[in-house]
Amino acid sequence: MAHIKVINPNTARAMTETIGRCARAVAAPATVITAVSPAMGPASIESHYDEALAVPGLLAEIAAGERDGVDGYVIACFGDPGLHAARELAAGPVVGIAEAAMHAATLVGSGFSVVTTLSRTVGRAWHLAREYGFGAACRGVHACDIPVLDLDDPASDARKVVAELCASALEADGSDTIVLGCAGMADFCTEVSRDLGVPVIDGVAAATKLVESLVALGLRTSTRGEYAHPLPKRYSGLLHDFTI
Ligand code: 2AL
Repeated sequence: MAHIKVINPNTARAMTETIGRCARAVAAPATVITAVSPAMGPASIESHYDEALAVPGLLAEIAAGERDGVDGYVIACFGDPGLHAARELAAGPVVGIAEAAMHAATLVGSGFSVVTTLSRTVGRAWHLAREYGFGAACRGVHACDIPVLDLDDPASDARKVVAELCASALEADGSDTIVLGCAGMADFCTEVSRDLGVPVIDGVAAATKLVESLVALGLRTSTRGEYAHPLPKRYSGLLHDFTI
């Protein structure tokens, strides 16, 4: 039985519940999914500043997961904040939803489009596509300009706007696969996929299944070199509790 901790690095509890539901929907019956938000951090992550300040809370959740014997982790924010630092702390695999979704997209299509939230997040998505080696497979990144916390507002037509943007992105980019660029879009996936008739990838589901597979394969993060445990040293001020 695998225990996977899915960390939504923002503090929006309703979004964490949706993320947990979407992870459980694809996990094997014997897999235990714990979905959490950190105790501290931004309400949503839509800038580099938000990302940087989401990382301490995320790392505290990884450290707590290690004490609890968690087998693997999903970082459920499309900027994959703190991914490499989390890998240094965790024994088991840590997978970000952007990297999981982009990997999955290149296995089922020849070129993908990313549909993200605010325009200011477009650069981050491109940066990650290139960092992960998918600079050529990523054909375009499109912003719906809906703030993260408005995605699940029942009064908003976010689902419709995102679906229409996915359709126009396929045309504009000549792509054949869609990557949803926010964890808050996780529960749009089935419907948008049915509407478009192409693979639509939610990174929360993709990362959950990837971590589950890696745990089943007995694979853990390498501790040789870059991902070795961080060196013990003093952390001061507000970061005192992060001292290793
Ligand atoms: C995200 C996400 O996945 N969670 C969050 O708070 N912001 N991504 C995004 N593109 O805005």
